[in-house]
Amino acid sequence: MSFISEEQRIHWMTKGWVILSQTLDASVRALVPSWVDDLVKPDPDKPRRLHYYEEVDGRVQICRTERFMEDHPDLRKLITQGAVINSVAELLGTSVHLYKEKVNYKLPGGAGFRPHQDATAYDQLSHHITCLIAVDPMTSSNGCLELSDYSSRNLLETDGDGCLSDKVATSLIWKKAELRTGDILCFSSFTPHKSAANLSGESRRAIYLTYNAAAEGDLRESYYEKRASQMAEQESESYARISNIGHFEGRSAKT
Ligand SMILES: O=C(O)CCC(=O)C(=O)O
Repeated sequence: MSFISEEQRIHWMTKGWVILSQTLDASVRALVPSWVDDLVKPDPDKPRRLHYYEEVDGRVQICRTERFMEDHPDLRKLITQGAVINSVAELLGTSVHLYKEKVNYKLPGGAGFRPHQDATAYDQLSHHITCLIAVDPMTSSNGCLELSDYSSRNLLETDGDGCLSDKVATSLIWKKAELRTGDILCFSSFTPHKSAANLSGESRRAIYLTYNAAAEGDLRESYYEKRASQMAEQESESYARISNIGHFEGRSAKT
């Protein structure tokens, strides 16, 4: 059984990204928002989740959660079995491992992300695919993802923060990926992307699942061990950086 049509495969090969709007069953699409609601419920039995916060107009609000797969059987199934992982395997042409999972909440006023290629941040891998699953509708007024077509596997010129240099970023043509709840957008680790702040009054949540070719190893546990120790090192600081690169335009904060 194939999860990717010929048209989708060609789009992926030529542009470095593709939208899969019919991949998730209607029943799953309807439940995804409530599964993501579960991740922010405090639960002392789930200490592995890594939460990150931002300050918006003097308030501290959640902006990201990582390492939640073990906590939530439904999300675990969505991430590790069925249409999502099989679609990625078809696009990459090989079986895959999950490298990392995160939710970006982008609540009202939540900040955007500067133009970057993910390959700069996850340099343990030669290539990977990220599947964005829209939890809320993603629109131009709430800071949907914006991509530039890019089918090569090259790193573009960066600035000192690991983001694309202004020269490169302004030379690219950007397309806004407006999505409905449950739509999936797959993009390569080299596909340039960015997003604006959420200027609407509603949340713009998205799940991001990053997979790598199985031949490169099952690296998720070591990735998160490193991430958790980096967060522990920042214990005495007033904020926790949300990434290895400086692409987040918000003010990181702690609760
Ligand atoms: O969620 C967004 O608006 C963009 C996120 C992004 O590019 C990232 O987390 O690397």
